[in-house]
Amino acid sequence: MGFHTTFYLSYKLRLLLLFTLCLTVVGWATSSYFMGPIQETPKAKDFITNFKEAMFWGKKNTPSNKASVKTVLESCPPVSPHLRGQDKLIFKPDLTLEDVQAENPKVHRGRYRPEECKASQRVAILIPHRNRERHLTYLLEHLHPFLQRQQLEYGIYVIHQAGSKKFNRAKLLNVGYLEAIKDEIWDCFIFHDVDLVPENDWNLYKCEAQPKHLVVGRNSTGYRLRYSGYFGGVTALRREQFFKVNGFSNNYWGWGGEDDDLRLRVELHRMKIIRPMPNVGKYTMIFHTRDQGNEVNAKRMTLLHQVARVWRTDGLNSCVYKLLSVDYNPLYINITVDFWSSP
Ligand code: UD2
Ligand code: MN
Repeated sequence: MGFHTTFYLSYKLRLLLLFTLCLTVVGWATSSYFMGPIQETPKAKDFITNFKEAMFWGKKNTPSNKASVKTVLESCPPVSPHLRGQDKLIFKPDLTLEDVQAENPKVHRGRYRPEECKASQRVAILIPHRNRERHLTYLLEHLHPFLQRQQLEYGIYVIHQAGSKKFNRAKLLNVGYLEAIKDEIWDCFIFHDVDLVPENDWNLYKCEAQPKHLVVGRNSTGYRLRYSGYFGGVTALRREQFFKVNGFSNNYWGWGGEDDDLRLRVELHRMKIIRPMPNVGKYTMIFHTRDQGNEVNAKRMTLLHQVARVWRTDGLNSCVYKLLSVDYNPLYINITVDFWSSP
């Protein structure tokens, strides 16, 4: 009996054990069933939030949309809100190129484009140069912020004549044009002496329907136009305008005449030179004496009489040069050339 009872109890115990086991299994299965979705909920919530965020950000900030924001950037206004008018120019004696670089963190490899709007023109500034480093530093210091206040997309090219042969400003500017169009389809070219600093930012470095002469007056001439056909110092021509006249003549070695030659080319093509108002077209020319290697060109009058006859074959299409280097410096693109022969 004792044995039987034991067996009976143990049978009951086994049943109980089995029942408990079943309960545990069912409990475990049920709990995992119910717990599953509960645990998953935050994930689902996250997904919905993320999806909503993705939809929202997708309109503004996703990388693919950044590109389209760029293309739909609104045009800059006709008059920049940053213009200041007449400025008092200061030329600090100890200014260095590094200082200018630090003042212009948004300029890269000589180029800049406004972040807030799409510029109306892409402008290349071409500066003929030899042995005027001090002037170049001052010009860059003033020109970069000046052009940025005008909300222009621009690049500054310094075309440096190597060696000590006669200087040829006009040919250097032809080289500048030919090399710059390899970089970008520039809309407008500004041909710029290294020593002329604009005083008034209403003097827009943009091209118009007609070629533009920007230096109406400068400090050294009492801010008056030197003569009515005067076309020296700083001029602005559209890419097509300059191409149409076959650029500058390549044959002016030394000082003088090349600017009048370009004026004659422009007039031969029935274009009319325009200028800003005298109170706007004002420049300071940094004082200098005549450079060695840029003596007055005695042949300039003879050359000026030939323009109508030779412009087709003397210019951009006959400009041969030895390109020594193209350096993308932080503040400007430096092109160094050598010319084989000068008379
Ligand atoms: C006038 C014109 C200039 C040009 C020149 C005659 C004005 C304001 N400017 O300038 O556009 O027609 O007469 O050729 O009327 N350069 C050097 N290193 C040199 C020599 C010249 O960098 O050794 C460059 C520099 O950019 C300089 C420019 O050529 O500004 C014109 O030479 P300039 O300044 O000696 O002649 P300037 O002032 O009479
Ligand atoms: Mn000068």
